[in-house]
Amino acid sequence: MIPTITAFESSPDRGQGLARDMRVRWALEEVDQPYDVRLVSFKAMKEPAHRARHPFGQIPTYEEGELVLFESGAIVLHIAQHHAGLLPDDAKARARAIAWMFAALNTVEPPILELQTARFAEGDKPWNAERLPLIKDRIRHRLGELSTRLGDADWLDGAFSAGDLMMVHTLQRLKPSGLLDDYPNLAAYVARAEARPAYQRAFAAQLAVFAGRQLAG
Ligand code: GTB
Repeated sequence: MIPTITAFESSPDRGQGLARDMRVRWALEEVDQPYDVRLVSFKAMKEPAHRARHPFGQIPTYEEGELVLFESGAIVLHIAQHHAGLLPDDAKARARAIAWMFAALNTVEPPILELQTARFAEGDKPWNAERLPLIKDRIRHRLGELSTRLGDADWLDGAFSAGDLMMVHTLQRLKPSGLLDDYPNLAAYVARAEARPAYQRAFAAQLAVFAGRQLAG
């Protein structure tokens, strides 16, 4: 069965792969699962038809027959659990890969999202100049710990897994800040993941949405 995912009709990042449908596209490409995409506008996202799929009126969602999922982490985990290629067979290694997915979403991503909020939604607040360095320090703290753990390994725990996929997509959001550049092994880790053919296919597919809208416009 071909699943259907949702993505921004007009992504604010101009197709640079930062929106979270990229995680789902990448996972589907890694396991060689074709998929359909339903593009949704910001308005349609908040309407009942989409809210029935996603209670918070966001993307991405995932439909496979009667199964409807939201939350990129849950969707990628579902894909990884039902196809070979994103989780190890060994039960303990599998549990550790899932732990890395949670680490990406619950430990590494929150301060990165705080930085986005501080930059784009709170930039005009009088306390913003004081808050930004605090958030950046929190991010550096986590990056230092992650960098130490990764060391000179290619991936976080053995072969590439859904844990790496979620971690890399989370770290990519930091690129414009330059913070990643202070951790050469993390920058190389992200570049290594971006060189994967599955990543390249997923990136090209979501960029094509933006390019198509440019042509149409
Ligand atoms: N926890 C959810 C998940 O992981 O699936 C979060 C989903 C989410 O934040 N979705 C965003 C959304 O639908 C798109 S990905 N926003 C619309 C809304 O809330 O009304 C977040 C995102 C958006 C834009 C960029 N960008 O332009 O760089 C990057 C990431």
